[in-house]
Amino acid sequence: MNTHPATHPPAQFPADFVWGVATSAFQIEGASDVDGKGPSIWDSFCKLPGTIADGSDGHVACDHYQRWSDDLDMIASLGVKAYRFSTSWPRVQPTGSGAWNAKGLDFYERLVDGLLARGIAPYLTLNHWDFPQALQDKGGWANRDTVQHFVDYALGMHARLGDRVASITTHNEPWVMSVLGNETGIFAPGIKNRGTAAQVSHHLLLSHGLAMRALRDVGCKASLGIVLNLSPIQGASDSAADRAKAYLEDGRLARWYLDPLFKAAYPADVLTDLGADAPQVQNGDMDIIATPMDYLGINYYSRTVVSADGSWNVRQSGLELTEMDWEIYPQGLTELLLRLKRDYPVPPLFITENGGAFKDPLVNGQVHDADRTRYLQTHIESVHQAMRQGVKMGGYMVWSLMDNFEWASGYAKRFGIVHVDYATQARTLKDSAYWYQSFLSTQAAAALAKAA
Ligand code: IFM
Repeated sequence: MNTHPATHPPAQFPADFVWGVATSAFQIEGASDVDGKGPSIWDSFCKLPGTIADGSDGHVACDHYQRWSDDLDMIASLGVKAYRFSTSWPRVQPTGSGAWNAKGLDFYERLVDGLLARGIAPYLTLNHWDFPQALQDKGGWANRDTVQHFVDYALGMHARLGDRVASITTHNEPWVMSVLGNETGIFAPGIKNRGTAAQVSHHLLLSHGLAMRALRDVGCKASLGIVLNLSPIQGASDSAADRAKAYLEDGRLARWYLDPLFKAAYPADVLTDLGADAPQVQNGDMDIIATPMDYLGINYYSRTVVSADGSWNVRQSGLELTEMDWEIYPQGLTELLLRLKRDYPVPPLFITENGGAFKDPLVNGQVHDADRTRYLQTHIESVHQAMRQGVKMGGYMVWSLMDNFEWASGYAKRFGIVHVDYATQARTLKDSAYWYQSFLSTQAAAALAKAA
C-alpha cells in the first residue's frame, strides 16, 4: 500500500494519449543461453574483466523469460495502455542470419498474445543493443552486410508478430551503440575507434530506413519509427568557446541523427570535425535514411552542460542529481520538444523512456520513492507544457517497469517503479508505481467523463 497521498499534475491529456512502461530484452529476460538462444555482444562483454561495475551479467537478470505471465499481470495492474519491450535478435536468430530459433519466436508470440489478452498494446523494439555475437565477429555494424541482415531480421519478426503489434521501433538509441559501444568502448562491443563508431552510426541509420521500406512493402500495419536519446546541450558559460563546444556536442548527439532522418544529410560541421573518420556513404543512402516515419521516439533523462576546457562538473549547478549523477531538469524536456518542432518536420513524438535511478530501500515490504514520483510528475507536466505550445505528442512511457540490468552499472542502479529483489525475484510495487496507477486512473476517468 502506498502511504503517500497521490498528487497529480493538473494536466489533462487527450483520451488517445498512450501511457506505458518500458523494458528491454537483455535487461530483464535472463535465460541468456537456454532454448537455443545464441550469444549476444553483451553476453561476451560482461565476461570481460572490469566492464560491469558489480561484475554481473544478464544470465538471470529479472528472470522475465520464466516469469513473463506474472509480469504481464503486474503491468496490467498499473492501468497502462502500452508496453514497450524489445526482442532479442540472438534469441530468435542465434547467429544473426540464416536459421531461426522456434523456441525464441514462441516466447515473443506468447508475450504479444499475453499483452493483447490483457488489453495492452505491444510496442516492439527490434534492436535494444543485444546484437548477435556471430555478426560482431564479422565486423558488426561497421560491416555493411549487417544492414541487410537487420532487414531480414525485421521481416522475420514482422512475419511472426506484425499483425498484432501496435508499433515497431527499428533501433533504440543509435548514439549509444555507436559512441559508447565503438568510440569510448564503455559499452559492448567495447571498441575504441572514432571512425568505426561513425560507420556504425551510418549503417544503423541506413538499416533503419531500409527496414521501414521493406516492412511497408510487405504491408506492415504497425506504426514505424526510431528512438533517439536526446538532451538539450548547454554551454557552461556564455563564452564563445563554451557555446561552440555545446553546438558541436549537440551536432554529435542530436543533429547527427536528426538531420539525416529529416533532411537527408549529415551536418557539415560534424563531418568537418570527423575529417578522415567520416563514414563511407553510398549513392542513395541518405534518401533511404530519410524515409518518412510514423513517429519519433525520444528517451529523455537530463540536460547536458559542457565547457570548452572540460572543467564543468555536474555538481556545480546545485541541481538535484539522480543516482546516475544526472541532473534532474524537467524543463529540458519541454525545451527539447519545442526545439524538435521548430527545427524539423517531425511526425508525432513519443517519450519512449523517462525516469530516474534513486536509492530505493525496501523497508517492511514498501519502497517510499518520493523522489522518483516527483521526477515522473514534473516530467509529465513538461510534456503537457510542450503540447500546450503545439507539439504533437503520441504518448509517454516510464523507464522502467522494474529494476533491471543497467548495462555497465550492473544491478546497482535501480530505475524501476517496481522493486526487484534479485535474490528471490520478488517484485514489489514502489510508491511511484502506485502514483502512476492512480494518475492513469484519474486520466482515464476524466477522459470518460469528457466523452459522456
Ligand atoms: O537502461 C537504459 C536503457 O536501456 C536505454 N536508455 C537509458 C536507460 C537508463 O540508462
